[in-house]
Amino acid sequence: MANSMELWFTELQNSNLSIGLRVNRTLHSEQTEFQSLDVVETVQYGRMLVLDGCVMTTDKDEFVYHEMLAHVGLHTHPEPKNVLVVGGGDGGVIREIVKHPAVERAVLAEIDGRVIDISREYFPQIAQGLNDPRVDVQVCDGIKHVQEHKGEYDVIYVDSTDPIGPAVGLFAKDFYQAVYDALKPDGLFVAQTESPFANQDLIRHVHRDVRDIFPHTYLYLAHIPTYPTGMWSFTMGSKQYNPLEPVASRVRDTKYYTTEVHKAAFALPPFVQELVQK
Ligand code: AG3
Repeated sequence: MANSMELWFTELQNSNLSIGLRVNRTLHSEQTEFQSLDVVETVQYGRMLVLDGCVMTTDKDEFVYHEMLAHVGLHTHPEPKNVLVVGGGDGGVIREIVKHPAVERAVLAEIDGRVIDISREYFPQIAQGLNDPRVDVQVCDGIKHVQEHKGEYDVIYVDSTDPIGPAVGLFAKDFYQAVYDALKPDGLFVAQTESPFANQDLIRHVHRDVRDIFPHTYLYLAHIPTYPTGMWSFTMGSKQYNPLEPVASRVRDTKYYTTEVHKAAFALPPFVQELVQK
């Protein structure tokens, strides 16, 4: 018998599938007003942020998600000055956004202030961008914020949890309409839209809804080892600019994003293409 106990974190992705990571120790656990929040130290991926039992981000692979959410949109818009992130309280997307010199103001609208506090405490390298003087951190309902700021933003990001619990409204058609209205006449938005293996109906319905509202709708992919199935999708709705013609890279210190990766991310395997066909 082993003389030390092995601790494992398991995310049950559905009733037939889970991902497990061996854990050294639990660093923090609480029930916030909105969700359960845990920070654990894993052996393979470093510290990991968990909300309602779902992996949100880890020290080792967070760069993929945060770079691919932030930089594809910001390299599609020629002059992004005013940017909004709905959700994303860990600060990872904001950290990538403030790498762009054109950005004058980045608002974070996160409903759960505890996610921000805990990220600052346990994930300082992810949360660091929140201290940039251009960043305005607001603990508020992102849906309300979007409804109350018409025609204001160049780029809006939706960095949500899965479409259950506090995030349900962020996958709804009337929210996408409010996002459209909160954008300037040449604005665009990008939302994280889950796995093409695990969430096909969701991707289909999001794409259909966004296409009803925005003149241009796109899906792109990235590889995120700690998310369900490892293959992840992002949906972009754009009023004018075409992400297949990105501007030259404005950022240097990235580990996943390059102009080539940006373009390649829009190449969809047929089984994914089928999800977004008219
Ligand atoms: N937001 C998307 C996480 C979705 C992961 N889903 C899951 N593990 N079931 C991540 C927030 C990072 N800023």
